[in-house]
Amino acid sequence: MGSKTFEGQPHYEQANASGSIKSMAVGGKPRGSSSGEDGDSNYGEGDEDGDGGDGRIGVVNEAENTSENQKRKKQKKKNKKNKKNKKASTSGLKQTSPPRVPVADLFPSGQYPVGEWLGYDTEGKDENLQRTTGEELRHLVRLRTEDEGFLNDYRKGAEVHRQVRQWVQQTAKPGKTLLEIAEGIEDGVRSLLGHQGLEPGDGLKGGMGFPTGLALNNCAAHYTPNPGQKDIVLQQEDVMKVDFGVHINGWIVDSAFTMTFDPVYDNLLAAVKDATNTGIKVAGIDARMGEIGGAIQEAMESYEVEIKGKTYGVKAIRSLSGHNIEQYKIHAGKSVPFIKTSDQTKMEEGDVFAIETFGTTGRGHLQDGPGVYGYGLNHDVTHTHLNLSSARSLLKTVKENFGGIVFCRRYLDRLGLDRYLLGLNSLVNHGVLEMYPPLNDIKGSYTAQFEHTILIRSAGVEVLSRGDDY
Ligand SMILES: [Co+2]
Repeated sequence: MGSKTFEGQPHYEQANASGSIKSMAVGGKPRGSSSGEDGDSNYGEGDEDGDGGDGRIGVVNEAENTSENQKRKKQKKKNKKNKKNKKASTSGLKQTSPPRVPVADLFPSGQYPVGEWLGYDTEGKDENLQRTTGEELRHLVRLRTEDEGFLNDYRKGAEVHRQVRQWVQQTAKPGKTLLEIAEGIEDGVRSLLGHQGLEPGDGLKGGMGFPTGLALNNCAAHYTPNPGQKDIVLQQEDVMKVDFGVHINGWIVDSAFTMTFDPVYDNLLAAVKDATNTGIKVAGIDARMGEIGGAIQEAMESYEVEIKGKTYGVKAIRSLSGHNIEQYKIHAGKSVPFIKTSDQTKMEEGDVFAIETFGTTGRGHLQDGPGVYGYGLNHDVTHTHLNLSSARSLLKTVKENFGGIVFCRRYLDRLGLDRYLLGLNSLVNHGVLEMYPPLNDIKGSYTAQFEHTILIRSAGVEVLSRGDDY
């Protein structure tokens, strides 16, 4: 889920950055290969050989694709020592399609796969690199980020995300409705977590991290089907951002990818995938927001894409940013822009970040679209007097089922609630609930997104949601 950039916030873009950088790209080819330093990872890059043609997200039938097999073999060799670890913890059971087997049954040892591990390159650097946070605070975050229970729960959420998205990649095809896809994701996540979230309190233990985002084409983010709405059928020419979250005890795995069914968009997707991986590579203790943004922008805007005979330089979207995550709080205050800014805020040990980027063939400035994506408790408002009894009872329901987790109207419907709109609007008007609208670039443009959740640990960065797919 993207964090909206504060409108009044000035951006200090590099003069002529897009022009000069873009000119370095010829025919939409990236300047360098899109990845590399994953020597110690469980989840290597799917397209590390830089084949732009494989920029599309999709599940490859290994038996039928020998080059894919060779690639996998190469990957396997690299990951040998970690793969062993992973295998040891799996049971003989297999995930079903649609996914319904709780991951707890698939991993009877209770240990979930470690994400991609990116150790810090400390050579020649200040040995006090990790001494950013005060000793006392550092001790407190250690308790959390080096705590096996916390880590294992977070890795479990990531495993649920990987298994559910694999089903999406295999089954979301033109002709399906967005409602079918969204409900399929949500049924999958809840089943794999073993929390249907229908009893008060159950949804706080585990569930969706926010409303399933299925934004098409010029809609970059924050679209989910609403009850009573006309079905939207996925089309062959659509560019669909699939953005969903999995939370366990309020700790959200926020990860997203883009699906297309026409290779014409391959370079757009490759640009955004590269940009997100670049952001991940430069993330770490002491990394500054504005500089990470600069690296992201440089990667993103080195690509071109040709659609219907017209060539576009891929542009980084200005209106959204990556964000840090706290318990039951998807946007906790730090923002990772997709462009160079002067923001000197640092990443610190213990931070959880959603590193996401969006690229577009449009303007890069988003406008609020019609309708509503979701609602979430305003974390700044602690006490409000509410006259309307329906507003009071709805607030109680929200607190019992979602806490600070952003929800959509479909999530209220499945709890058996009806005629809640008056109460809902009252809570929005009192500032108790924040409302999130869809975010659109100009008509006719195409936008893409890739996102991972990472953990800033003392010795390196763990890319929790990394998979073989992206
Ligand atoms: Co996000």
